[in-house]
Amino acid sequence: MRVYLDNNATTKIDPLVKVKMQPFFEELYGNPNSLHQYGMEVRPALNEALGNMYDALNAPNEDDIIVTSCATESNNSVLKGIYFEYIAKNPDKNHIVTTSVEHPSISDTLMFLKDYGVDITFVDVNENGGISAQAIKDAVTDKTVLISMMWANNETGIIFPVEEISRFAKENKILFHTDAVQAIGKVPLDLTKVHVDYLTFSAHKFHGPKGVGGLYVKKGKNLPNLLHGGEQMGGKRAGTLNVAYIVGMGLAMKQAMKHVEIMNSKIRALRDRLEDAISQLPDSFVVGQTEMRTPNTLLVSLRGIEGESMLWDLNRAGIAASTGSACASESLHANPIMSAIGKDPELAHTAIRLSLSRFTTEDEIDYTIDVFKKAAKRLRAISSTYAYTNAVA
Ligand code: 7TS
Repeated sequence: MRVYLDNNATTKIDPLVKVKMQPFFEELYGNPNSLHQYGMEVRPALNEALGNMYDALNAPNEDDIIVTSCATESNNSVLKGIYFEYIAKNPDKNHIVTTSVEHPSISDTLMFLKDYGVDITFVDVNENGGISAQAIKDAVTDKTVLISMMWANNETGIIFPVEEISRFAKENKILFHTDAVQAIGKVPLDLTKVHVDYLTFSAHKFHGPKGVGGLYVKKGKNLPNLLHGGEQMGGKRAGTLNVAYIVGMGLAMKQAMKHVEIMNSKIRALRDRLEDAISQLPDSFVVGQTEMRTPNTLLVSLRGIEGESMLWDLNRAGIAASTGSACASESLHANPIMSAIGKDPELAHTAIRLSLSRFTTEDEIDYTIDVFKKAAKRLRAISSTYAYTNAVA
């Protein structure tokens, strides 16, 4: 059996999305900026796709959605754009507040901007892996121009206090950006209720194609164009539009929001079943209470079992999981969240992330529970022999 439980890294494409995209590789291949029939005939599908995205966010279409190549580009664009538009023009307001557990496309970009005079406060997670709204508010100074805080964390699934911070930012005339990559399709989103100025998303995290993402920009919170050379995307990002992928992202986003209920009932129940079984194993530690988390994610540590060893045992049995974000998996580092919440170093090396999708089945979870328990037993036996051998030596 093959079981894919690494849906926070990427997801399979929804078959409906694939079908919807197909004609745009074949007969409907015109450039939408061309004035002939080939160009004109693809425009309705583009408009429909963008309409789906506005609806999914419940955002008025006088706001802007800039289609990008991925969330990494969206996050780079918003931070560098704010630097050019606000900080470079008014260096007195050069302070950005963020969390210590953002994706590297936020944290590395901010470290890059530091060299250009941007002052950054990284707010740490608390002992549960959450972010305290008060800690974010306390980090703000009269120089703060932006708060950037992810909606849900990719490693733990823990949902951050976006609604409260968005209200606080608005009241204090501070820009607010949220990386909602791990929230789309998992939590209800309504931008008429949550006052974000900028929001990042990525199609391949919600059963759309890879290589396409978006940046929502609230009306009046303009960003400069960082890719010059054409009038595409209303002059906000030059380059010929990838019609097939944009069409795919539009439908994928619509489908993702349609399935939020299912994610929070059926898939949440499957995740809880997996979690209950793993938590019963001796010396296991799950990060964050279930109700704090997105319905599909579980980050667990099993003392005495290296995360990589468990990963390989699972992999041999056809189960895909991860030790954390794929963005850091080349370096066999300690899991950054486990380190951030201040658990002892061993737990950071024993973390396993399991992330489900709306396509995950009951049989797959039952199989995973079975394999996981056997692997834990096997690896514990090896590690105690190892500990004994070391002690004798
Ligand atoms: N932001 C968050 C919160 C993410 O989880 C990721 C990918 C990105 C941005 C980057 O997205 P992309 O569209 O540029 O690929 N996160 C992960 C992960 O958790 N495991 O692998 C990739």
